[in-house]
Parts: sequence; C-alpha cells; structure tokens
Amino acid sequence: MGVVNVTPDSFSDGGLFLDADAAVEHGRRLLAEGADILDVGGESTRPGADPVSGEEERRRVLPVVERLAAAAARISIDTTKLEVAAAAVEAGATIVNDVSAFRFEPELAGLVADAAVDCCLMHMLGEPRTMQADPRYDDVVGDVKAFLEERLRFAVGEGVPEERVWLDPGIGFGKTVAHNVELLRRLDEIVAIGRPVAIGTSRKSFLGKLAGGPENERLPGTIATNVIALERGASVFRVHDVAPLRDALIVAAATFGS
Ligand code: PMM
Repeated sequence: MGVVNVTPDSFSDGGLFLDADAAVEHGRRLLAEGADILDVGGESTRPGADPVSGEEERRRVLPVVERLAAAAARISIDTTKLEVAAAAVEAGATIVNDVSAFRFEPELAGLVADAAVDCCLMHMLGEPRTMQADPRYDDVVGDVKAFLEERLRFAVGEGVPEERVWLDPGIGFGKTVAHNVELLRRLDEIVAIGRPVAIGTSRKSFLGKLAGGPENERLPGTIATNVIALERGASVFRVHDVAPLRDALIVAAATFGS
C-alpha cells in the first residue's frame, strides 16, 4: 500500500503533493514501483495536527481518487469522516482506512456495509491532538488486541461482513518507542484475531528515536520493521517508499516461505 498524502502538514511528505496533479503523478509512480493499493489521505493525523473540515478534505482528495481509480489502481481512502468516505467511494475507492476505527463517526460502518467495500480499522489512543501526551497501557499488546476485537464486533454488528475487515495496531498513534517495538515483536498476537493485519511504520519518529536521523533517512528502519511484520503475519504494508519495500518484502517472503 503506497501512501499518497494530499496534505500541507503530514510529517514526512506534507506539502509535497497538495496539488492534485502532483499527487496523481506521485500515485502513478508508486503503482509503477509495484504498489497494489494507493492510500489517499487529505487530513494529517500527525500528533498535534489541527482538524480539517470535511469540505476541505473532499476538495483535496476527490480529484486525486477519481483520476487514480481511472488509472486502474485499487484506492483506499484514509479518512475518519463519513462525507469524505462516501464521496471517495462514489469516485472509485474500494477500501475505507479509518484511523479512528469507526469511533469518530460510527455511521461510517453503515457506508462500508451498504457500499460493500473493505475497511481497515486502526488502534489509536484517543485522538491525534492529544495521543502522544504520556500514553499508558496495562499491557500494550493485550489492550490493542482487545480494542481491535471490540471494533471488529462493532463493525460486524453494523452489517459489515467480517471478511471485509482488516485490522491495524496503529504504530505511532499514542505509543512510546517501547510500545511500538513491543507491538511489532508480538504482532502475531494481533494476527491471531484472524483478520488481515495492516502495518504502518514508514518513516515514523520511533525509527528516528531508535537509530537517529530525520524522516528522509528512515528507510533502513522502515525496511527492518516491515520485514519483521511480514514474518509475524502482517499482510498489508503501508509505505511511502514502494520500490525498496517491494523488493525487501519479496525477498523476505521467499525466504520465510510465505
Ligand atoms: N499512519 C498514518 C496515517 N494513516 N493508516 C493506517 N491504517 N495505519 C497507519 O499506520 C497510518 C495510517 C500516518 O502516517 P502518514 O502521515 O505518513 O500518512
């Protein structure tokens, strides 16, 4: 899954693809590099980020979704808003990637059910504005697993077939470095829920805290963590740098025999 952020303030690529033409060109490049899915987002979820109106978010993402869907790409819409998801599905998106796991706008579940699209439900502690202020868990893996199981039950209760739900532990969303590495080390416990698991470590700050280096120098850490996630059973890898990750995952998968 290649990341196409149409935002002025995402942490590693904010402002680069705010213009629709640039975002579409970027998406096409990621497809050429081997992405199976493009995750298009119009609201930054970086810690402390200000919310964006639904109207502004739609204005940013819709032309990009429309044009990339026409380029035969499988499009995921990264949003927590019903109005944005509905318009994006209309424009050709077939996956709703909701970092709030239907907590911010529970009606999103009904849209996913009615439109018969897939969804990715992610764990986040609270909301982006406050999530990194002293995050605490009893047992991070147990707590995240219980949250994802509850969100899966909620989605199914709203009419979403279980087969349409992917789960994501939400690396960096209300987690310390120790929380992130423990989630990766014990990712098999999340995989054991029985749904496809997506993972998003790409260029995130815990990699910089562990190894040093700014966002554009975190590719080695991104590769290491995605290979580990593959070994632990993840099946969707949300990354900015598709070409190197594709190669790394193909080689790792051949070696693991998966
Ligand atoms: N991370 C970001 C945004 N959306 N969605 C899922 N499912 N998983 C993630 O880890 C995730 C996400 C933040 O990263 P960005 O600013 O590079 O988009």
